[in-house]
Order: sequence, then C-alpha cells, then structure tokens
Amino acid sequence: MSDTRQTTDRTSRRGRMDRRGFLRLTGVGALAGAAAATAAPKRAAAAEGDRKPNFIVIFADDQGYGDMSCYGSTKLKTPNFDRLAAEGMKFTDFYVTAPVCTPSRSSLMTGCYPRRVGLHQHVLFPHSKKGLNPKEITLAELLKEQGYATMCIGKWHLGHQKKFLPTRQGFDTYFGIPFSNDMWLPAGMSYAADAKLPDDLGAEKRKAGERKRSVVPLMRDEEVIEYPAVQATLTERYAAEAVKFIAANKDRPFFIYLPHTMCHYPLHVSERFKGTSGAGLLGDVIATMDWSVGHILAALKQHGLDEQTLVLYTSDNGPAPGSAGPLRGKKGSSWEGGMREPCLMRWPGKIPAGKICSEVATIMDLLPTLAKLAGTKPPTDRVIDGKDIWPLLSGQEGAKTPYEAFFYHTSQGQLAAVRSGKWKLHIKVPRPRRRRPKKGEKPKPVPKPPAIALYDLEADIGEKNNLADQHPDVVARLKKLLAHFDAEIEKNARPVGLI
Ligand SMILES: [Ca+2]
Repeated sequence: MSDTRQTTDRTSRRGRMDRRGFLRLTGVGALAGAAAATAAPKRAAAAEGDRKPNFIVIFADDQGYGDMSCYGSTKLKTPNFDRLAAEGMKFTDFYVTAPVCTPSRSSLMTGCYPRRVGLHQHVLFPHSKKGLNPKEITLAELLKEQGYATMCIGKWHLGHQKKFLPTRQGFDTYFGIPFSNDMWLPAGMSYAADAKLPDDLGAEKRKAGERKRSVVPLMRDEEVIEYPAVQATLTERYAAEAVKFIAANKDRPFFIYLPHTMCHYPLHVSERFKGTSGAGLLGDVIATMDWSVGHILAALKQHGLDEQTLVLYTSDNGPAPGSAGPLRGKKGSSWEGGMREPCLMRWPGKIPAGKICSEVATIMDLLPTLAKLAGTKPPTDRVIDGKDIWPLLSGQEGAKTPYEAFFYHTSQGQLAAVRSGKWKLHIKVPRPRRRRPKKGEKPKPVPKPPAIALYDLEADIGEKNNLADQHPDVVARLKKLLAHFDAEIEKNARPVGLI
C-alpha cells in the first residue's frame, strides 16, 4: 500500500515539473511573466524545488554484455554494477551504433548515427587529421547552456587536436587520455610547464611525437601533464577526479562524462586490485571499474545528491578480452555481441528500482533524453537520430521503444543490418573468424557467409538460425527500411571536422 502511495506522489511531483518545463520550453512562462509580477516569489520558490538533475554518464571501453554478474556472469563479482541494477533500471536491448570506439562515442555526444556526423570510418589514430566537427552541438554544450558544470574524465577519442578536445566541445574541464591506451604520442601536443616527462623527451621529440605503441599521454584540459600515462592507476584517478568534481559542484547542476580507459587492451591494474577478483587480470580490471561506481555513489550520498542525480553505466562496444554472454560475436562485429551492451540507469525516486527494460534503446537517446530532463531540447536545425526515452526510463505503463527500426554498421561504417521488433536482417553477414591452425595442421578455409541472414532475436538471441528463406515477406519489409535509411542518411550527412 505505502509503495503505491509513494509511486503516486512521485508521479504527481513529476507531472508538476513537466508542466513547468513545458511552459519554459514554449515561452508561455515568459509571456505571462510581465502580467503576473505578484506571482514572482512563488515562482522563485518553485524554481528552487525544480533544481535540474545532475548526470553522471560512465562509458566503459570494450566491456561486454556478459561482463557483469547482473548480466549473468558467474566468473565476475560486480556488487556495485549489481547495485545500479537493483536500485535502478537494467536494459536488455540497449545498443551502441558501432562495434568500435570512435563512432560509438560520436553518437553519445551528438545523438546521431556516426554516418550522420562523418565519424563512421573506424577509429581515430594519433596521426588522424580529423575529429568531431566543432559545429556539431554536443550533449555537453546543451547542458552547459543550461547552467551545468561539465567535466570529461577519461578516454575521449573524438579528436586529439586542440580544436576537437573536450574543452572545445562543451566541457569546462578535461582529465584523461585523448584516445585508446594502445596508441602513441602524437606530434604537436602542448605540454604543461610541470608535466611529468622522461628526461629524453626533448623539444624535438615533443614536436614530432614518439611512435611507441601503448605509451600514451595523460592530459589536463589542453595540455599533456604526464607521459607515459601511468595506466595502472588511471581508473582510480578517474574516480578521484569525479569525486572532487562532485564536491566542488554540489550546489549546482553538473554533468560528468566518464569514458573509462579500461578494459581496452593492454589491460592494466593497480597493486591494490591485483589478484583480488580471483578471475584473472580482466577480472581485476573490471573489479576496479566496479569499485569506481561504488566510490562515486558514496560521494553522491555524502553530499545528499542521490535523489538529484541520474547515474548511467554502459559500454562503447562489445568485448575484446571479455564475454558477450549469450550473444554471438565480439567487438568489431555487427552480431549482437559487438553492439548490444549492458546498460544500467539509476535515479532514486525517478527511475523505478529493480526494473528490467527490454525495449530497444540506444546510446543516441542520451542527448534528447538528458536535454529534456535539463529543461531544453535537442537542436532543431539538423537531423537528430536519437529519441527521448524518458517514458521507458520512468517506467510508464505500456511504454514502447520509439524505434521502428535500428540500424547496425560495420567497424568501417558500412550499413550492415537492421532490427525491427524481434527481427534482425543482416545484409553484410560477418565472416567467421579464421581459427589459428594447430601445429602441423593445414589452415582450413573460412566458409563464405550467406548474402543475407534473418534472425528472430526473441527466440534466438545467439543468432544461430537463419530464417531468411522461411520469411521472404519479413526480408522484403526490412530491406525496404534499409534502403530508405541509406538514402536518407546519404542525403543528410554532415561533414566530419578537419584540422
Ligand atoms: Ca571500445
């Protein structure tokens, strides 16, 4: 009984807030303002109660659908991920837009398919001359406009040149490595006066960069502060930065975007966590990432911000070292294992606790959904592919996915598949991986995949039974959706940023 009453109270509170948000958005509030001067004190008080929510978006690197105990891992113990699931919502059908790092991140920041913003062709490297176009309106920029304090902590990977850095894309401040941890030192970086550098990194090398694999710079804002970045302690240092930022901004709305460096190869773990998981190096690395969630939640509680903060945890693509659980394929493939991710969202009092959402939702939906919660809207002068998924998040009765169709791309950005309802049609069926022959064994030829493959994801989550021949009508319908999407995005694609 008391639970029902609580839910009703929360719903009506939300209803009041939504109406005010609507007035703000439509401008009706402003028009009425001059005529209603006497109502001013009441409005001010209401605004106080309407404090915009904080957002903490944690984006793991290469963590798979099976790399949490709340997603079925029996090897890993992940009490803090599990806590997010118990105190929030767990998504079973949450997708990223690409099976590799850069394109997936571009979708989080812009609310668009990577092809829409020109960042679909694999990942950026230290020699790349492009990045996220500064003309794009990022989630951070939308929130900053709404008075948010914004910080990016971790692996950016949307361009390491100054004009593409987080500090030029809506973040007040940045701490992290500019791309993947297996890359190297680019030419032409700026160095802090007190940067920790090896003695032999003279002016010439700094200008030219240094091509040592898996030796990467750590940056603060726009300058290198440490090279080589001590990778073993990065996950803990990221958590410390987040906790510091929470404390410094506890009295105003804030947005923390924390894209982890782990668990991308090469794996690193600190002495403190080494050997603690009983599940090998990957287990220790994931235990550190799990600990980081607990550390951040403790800071929210300490500052009384639990009920004002939406915490979201997901991963940028499928597993490289880890597990995709029941899904087929891994990082780099358009099988479900490459692009369907664990996703947990917690906001006590607003997102129902312990609920499972099995509707299709995507990384592109963060921008429109968080924009709305912050009292603004996505840009209207360009196509935004993501959708407002608040009806799903808030547990509205009967809420359905806003997607008639979701589109998968290869790691090189080619249109690969579509999902509509329970059906998924591949038009670029991934080639099976070549198995390394045993000593003395002749290498076996890799069988050629079929031209198309149709799967019923409800009955066959592991994409094993190709039903294309049995359902020509479904194939025809999905092919039409693919053709329509392809033509539209070709027409309305925007240019990538160039230096
Ligand atoms: Ca990745």
